[in-house]
Amino acid sequence: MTELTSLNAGNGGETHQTADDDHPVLTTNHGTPVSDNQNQLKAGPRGPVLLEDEVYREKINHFDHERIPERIVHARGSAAHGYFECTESLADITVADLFQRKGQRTEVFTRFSTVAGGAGSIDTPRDVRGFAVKFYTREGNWDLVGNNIPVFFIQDAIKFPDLIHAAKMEADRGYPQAATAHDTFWDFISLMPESTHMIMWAMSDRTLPRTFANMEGFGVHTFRFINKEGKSTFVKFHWKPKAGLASTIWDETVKIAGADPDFQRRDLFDRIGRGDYPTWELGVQLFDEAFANSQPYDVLDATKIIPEEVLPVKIVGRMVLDRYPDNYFAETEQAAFVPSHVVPGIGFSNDPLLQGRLFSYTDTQLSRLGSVNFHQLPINSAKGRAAAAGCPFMNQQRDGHMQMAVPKGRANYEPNSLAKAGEPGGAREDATKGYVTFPSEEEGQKLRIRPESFADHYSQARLFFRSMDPAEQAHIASALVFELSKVSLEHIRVAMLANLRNVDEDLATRVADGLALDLPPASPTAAPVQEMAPSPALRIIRGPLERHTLEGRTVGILIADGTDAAELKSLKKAIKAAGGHAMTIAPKVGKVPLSDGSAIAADAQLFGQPSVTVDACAVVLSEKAAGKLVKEAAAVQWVMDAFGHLKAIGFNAAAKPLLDKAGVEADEGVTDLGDFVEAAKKRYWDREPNVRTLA
Ligand code: HDE
Repeated sequence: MTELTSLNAGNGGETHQTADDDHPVLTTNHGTPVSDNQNQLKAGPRGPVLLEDEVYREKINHFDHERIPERIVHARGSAAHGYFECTESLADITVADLFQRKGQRTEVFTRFSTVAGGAGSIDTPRDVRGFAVKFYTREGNWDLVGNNIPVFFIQDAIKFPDLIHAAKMEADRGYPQAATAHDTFWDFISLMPESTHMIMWAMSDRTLPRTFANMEGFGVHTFRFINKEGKSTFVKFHWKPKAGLASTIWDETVKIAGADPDFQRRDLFDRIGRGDYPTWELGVQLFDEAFANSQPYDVLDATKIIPEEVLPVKIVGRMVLDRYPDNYFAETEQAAFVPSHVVPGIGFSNDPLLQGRLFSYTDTQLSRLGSVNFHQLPINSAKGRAAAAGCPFMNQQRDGHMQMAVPKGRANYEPNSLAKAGEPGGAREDATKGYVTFPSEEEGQKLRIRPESFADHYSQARLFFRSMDPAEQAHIASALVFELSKVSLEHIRVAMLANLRNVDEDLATRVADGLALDLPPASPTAAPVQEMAPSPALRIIRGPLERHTLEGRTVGILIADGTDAAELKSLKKAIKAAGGHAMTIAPKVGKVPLSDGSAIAADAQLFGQPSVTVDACAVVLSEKAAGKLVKEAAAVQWVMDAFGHLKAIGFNAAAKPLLDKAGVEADEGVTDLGDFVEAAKKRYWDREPNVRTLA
């Protein structure tokens, strides 16, 4: 470490760190060594600053231009590096290199995001999450730019600017930030019945994921796989989290936003740091035209799912995120995901939402990253090919802003015959290895029209709602009441109720009751609403991906002066043995004296680590400390929230007064320390009706 030293007396007393064996000499961007990084160049000690000070001007000039435009949507994001491993070859279905060999690994960079908020907004609004994966395959980069919800609000990309304008902060007042609970969003939605299915998902717990590692991901659209024979198979992509699906309670979500706006970003960083690598299985739903034509909806319509019960998801690989970016800006911010970037063996369907996206993403990178050379940024560069072919990209494209490469020779055009003269002739097309578009038969009149097969806007919304666990149905109804209560124009609430009647009468009645409004007549439907078989696979609560486990989860242990050392030690050991992460939380962080005369530093301080930030809560106190903490609102709230958020609470006998003060009632999830670790593996949904009124 360089010591902070005062350069010399009489120099204003400022401090300097100087270069030494461990610290190279500081230079300007043009390589000139810098002698003083603390003072501008002045005419005399108290004199004016001189314009010729290049060291200062360059530094501030660079600083003034540090930001680039944030993403129009999905501005707030967090990402990690990792790998995809093929666990089952798809060689008979696609020539895509990454799916050829079992065990083959492909580097990935995956970015998670919220949609509506700006780059500096909170991690936990009620919002859809982006789930974008860049595969650096040996045949170029493939960007699978999906969401954590398998359907979308609109059927045609031309409505996207309207949807986003309506969802983001209102144009005149500049709020609300990162929230859909306002007039313009619900105005648009109420007039756009095709959004109803997505609204069911958006109002469900899916938009309140506990962490990124607890989300599913979906490619949303129907894509194509193309094999050696040129045969096409339709495919839908699914990411299944190994950590299981888990969400937060709305009240908890709101409190997390206050306690830690970076909650999910921090979790990603911490998880990777402690080796709990977020992991997903990649699954595919594969089908042909005949299957597509036999379904009671159109597979080109992005407001529809193919229920897993109808067409099972086949697991073909896994993704492990094991490295946090070294630099947020260079990697996460400059990453450019472009759905039109596919590799041989992967193609598009005619989904009009997907087709519209194929234009938008390259276009937006041009204004965000400012140059047609954005593919040369290290995070975007096709490194897979670099390893395989010695060069990431080979073509005759040249120049442009921020050209980083120095192409040699004269072959900046093709065809050329320069090789005949012994000069490099450059790259050439290859009909066998090159990307071939699936030659689908297309014909018809040029029309601005939505096909009749897209007209059914309610059947799958009903399917979703009726597939939910009763606790989830109550959350959906309550979320609708919450959001629509924030709508100030009554006709919008009424229009929404009219739409909801087409989804489910019980849902519409509960929401109307929560708003204290009469039910209006149902809105007209463009197609009859069909009764579809429920899909339990869509549930989080008591669904197939709800995991009762401590693996990767954090248990908060509230301790204070005099906590029993042996009890604490054995609790921490048991949490670790179950794969969990124990976090001690105390009124003072630096040193907590324990019962046996030893002392430990707590991991976090009580006021800064409310129980919303952990998955289960233990309270291990001395009688004396419990007596003090019953008069400490943060401690009472810590326990009260744990109970209200349906978490397991373990406690030693001396801590009981604190639980009593917090209003904790005995139930299955409130245990002594001996039973706690087992109890801590889940939430207690049956407790919910005892702690809050849901719609
Ligand atoms: Fe995007 N979307 N989107 N989107 N989207 C962008 O591209 C767009 C849609 C998604 O982590 C933008 O680089 C249109 C569906 C993700 O960097 C922009 C339409 C799905 C991300 C854009 C859609 C997505 C974006 C903004 C209507 C799920 C973040 C910045 C057809 C399948 C990627 C950027 C990242 C980002 C356009 C709809 C997912 C403006 C026109 C459907 C995960 O190009």
